[in-house]
Amino acid sequence: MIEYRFPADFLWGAATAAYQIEGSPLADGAGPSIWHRFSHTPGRVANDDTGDVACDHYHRYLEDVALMHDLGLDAYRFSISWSRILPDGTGRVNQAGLDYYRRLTDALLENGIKPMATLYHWDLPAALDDRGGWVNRDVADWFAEYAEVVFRALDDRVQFWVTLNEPWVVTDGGYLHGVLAPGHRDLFETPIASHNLLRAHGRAVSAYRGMGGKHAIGIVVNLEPKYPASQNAEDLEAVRRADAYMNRQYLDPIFLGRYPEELAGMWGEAWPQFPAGDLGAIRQPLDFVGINYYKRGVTRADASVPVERASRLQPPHAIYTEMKWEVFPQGLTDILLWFRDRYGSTPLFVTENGAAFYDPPAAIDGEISDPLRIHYLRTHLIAVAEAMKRGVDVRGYFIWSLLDNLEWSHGYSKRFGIVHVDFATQRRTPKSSARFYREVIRDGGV
Ligand code: IFM
Repeated sequence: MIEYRFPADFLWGAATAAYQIEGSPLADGAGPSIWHRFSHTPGRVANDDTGDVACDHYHRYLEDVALMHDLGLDAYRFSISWSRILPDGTGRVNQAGLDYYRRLTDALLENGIKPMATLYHWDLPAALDDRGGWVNRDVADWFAEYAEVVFRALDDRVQFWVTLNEPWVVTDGGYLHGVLAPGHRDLFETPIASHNLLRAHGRAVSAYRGMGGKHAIGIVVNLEPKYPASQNAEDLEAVRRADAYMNRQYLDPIFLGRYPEELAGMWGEAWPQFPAGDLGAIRQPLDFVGINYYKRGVTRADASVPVERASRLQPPHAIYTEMKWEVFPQGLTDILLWFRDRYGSTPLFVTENGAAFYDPPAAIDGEISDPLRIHYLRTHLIAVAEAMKRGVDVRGYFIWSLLDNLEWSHGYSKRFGIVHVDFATQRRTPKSSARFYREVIRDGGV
């Protein structure tokens, strides 16, 4: 019985990212990215795993598109590796890199699957990191140059463009805490990197409009509704800081043309005076916003954490994924409503949602049974439907992830896929959650 039916034109998708699945990061003239460098630095990634082979999607993309077709996907969200296109980050264009994404998008279109391409999913060309990376103000020009090359080559096929994936993670993990590439831990660099990500986003959007882009363009942010751990004044203040830092830091400049008022105080002397005019350039009208949702943040004051001075409490009596993330579907309804109430009626996609769980070995009949992931997906789809019932304009949903893949500094130890990948043989086996998703798509509901 279908209790939650989605509109007929709702896009059912799955998402991945270049460094996490492609493998062959230096093939056919590509340059190294910061993730290539980071994962090849001993001790940075669990088990010293790298993206050298990953899911070998670079060679097996046809097999993977066939899997998508079997699932009945309407759309596929993937990312483009900047250093495959511009090996030095700027200047020389590597035609073989563009050709690869042409072949991939052709295969998608031949199978009736709409491409959604993310321009930046964390793999900055290493050559640009050598020039200061996201801390160098010129990065906005570098990004616009790269974006224009890609728009020119692929706008006839790509229907949805995403400028950046999760800029908050890029700076919190890559510049403040050092757990993601490029592995810096620098309070002063972090707000500059965040600001330059926003500037780069704004430049790419205006370049796209300027060249008469035919399709839709937006950004993807990861949001986490923040709830207080108690009603103490300290915890309530901590919620405001955590919310400003994670949820409003990028969206307020884009939609409201200003930074959340809490941020300057939170950074103290590390908060720069940004040039007047930057915020105007960042505030470009968008065709959609993608929201990645995994969990909520039950927040308490915690002076040991830089900037936010807040940390998350792990509520008892909850289900946790292998990432130690609480399963909390209500948070997805709440954050979709929050977005609409704060920023208005921009069309939304849930561009990532999913869970890493321990997958039992395949049964004799080859079945990989993942009931916890099915439960996660079903309850989160219902959460999306609840928000839509209350008027939020959600146009589609993308599972993270199509395939088990390299979960960044966790290496291959966390499996998010609805399709199991045996990394020794590259054999793909759809899990029971893939069958569940196929039925949801076929029935148009849960
Ligand atoms: O694997 C990541 C993805 O690259 C970005 N969003 C969160 C996922 C799970 O951690």
